[in-house]
Amino acid sequence: MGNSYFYPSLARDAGTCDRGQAAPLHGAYAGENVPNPLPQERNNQVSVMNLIAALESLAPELERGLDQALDLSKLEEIRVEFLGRKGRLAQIMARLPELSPEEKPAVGKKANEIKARLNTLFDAHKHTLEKSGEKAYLTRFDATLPGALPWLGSMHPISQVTEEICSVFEALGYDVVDGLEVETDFHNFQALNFPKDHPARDMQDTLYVNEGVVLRTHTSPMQVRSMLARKAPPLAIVAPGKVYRRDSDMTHSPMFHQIEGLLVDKGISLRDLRGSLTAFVRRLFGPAVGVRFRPSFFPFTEPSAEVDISCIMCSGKGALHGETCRVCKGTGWLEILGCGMVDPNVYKAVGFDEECTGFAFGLGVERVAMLKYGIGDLRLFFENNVRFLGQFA
Ligand code: 2NL
Repeated sequence: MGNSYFYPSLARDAGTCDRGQAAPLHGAYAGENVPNPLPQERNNQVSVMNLIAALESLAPELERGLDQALDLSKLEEIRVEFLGRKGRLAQIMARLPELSPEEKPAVGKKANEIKARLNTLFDAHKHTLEKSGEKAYLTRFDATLPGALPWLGSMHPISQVTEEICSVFEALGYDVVDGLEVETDFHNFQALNFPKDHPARDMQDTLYVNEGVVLRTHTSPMQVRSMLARKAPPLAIVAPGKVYRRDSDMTHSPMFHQIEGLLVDKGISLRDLRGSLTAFVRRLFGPAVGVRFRPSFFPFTEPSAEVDISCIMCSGKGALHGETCRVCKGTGWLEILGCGMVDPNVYKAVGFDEECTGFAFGLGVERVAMLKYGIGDLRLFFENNVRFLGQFA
């Protein structure tokens, strides 16, 4: 404990004289110890007088100490020194048993007064320190500085593109449906006219949960479910969502996103397919984009087609700055979706009138997003690097 303050000694070792003997103010102790200022202490006994004197000296000393306490940690040190369990007040109180029973009450009363006084001084100083800390903060605080912006989340680019595509179809009157990712073989393959030995059903290509239960390989099962639930046409729906395939490299992820669409009514023809999908593609990529339909094959449509748009990098020229366009590889075209007239076997599987007609289409969301934003590596969408994702905020 600090010796920077003046301690009135309690004189356990203040002298060897017996009570009643003259105090040798100078003499035996001269030059060795400072003689104790309280003559009563010259014997080894405490007295009421010197305990009260010791108590009374505490408040002015605490005040001197507080003057030097410029922060709360120093203040705590001083509190421990004066008011702590082994502090100076406690040390004085520890001598109380040495007094006679008649002497004790006066000293006890004094001690309580002093304790209250010390606490008052201490609390006042603490309050002052806290106030000045607040003031110092307020003088450093500049209300004119721009605030710290909180981190805001934003929609994943795949979700943004999904919403954009769905809203184009919603504007055309389609309903959006979503649902199960774990599907039955019936909804994922059988109802869609996949023969029992179709290679897509192979364990190499499809992730099986159990026999007859798969992770859906496309969102068509939702369309099958919608037809089963509606029981009869008309019907116009888009089904966005996650799909799964056993595939993983630069351009394939085992989980990716698809949007499929289906429109069924009476008297729907290939012209409706062509007009609807051309309108959709122009909404998404701009009115000037070139659109072409190429024959293709899917088990669930007949006839089937692939839709290409003119390359958005080289505007369909196949070359850029005298070099082969790296996006369309010089062809001037980009494949964007697959489509076709729904195969009558699908209507049979869901109990629709086989006289009804309709078209269906499907597209990969990652592919559209890569083209739209000029992204070369599909895996960027799944790494969740906020420096990448933040660019789509
Ligand atoms: C593609 C091609 C396509 C369909 C999906 C479909 C669904 C039902 C009936 C008939 Cl319920 N067809 N869907 C049709 C043609 C193509 O997707 O390239 N997807 C990424």
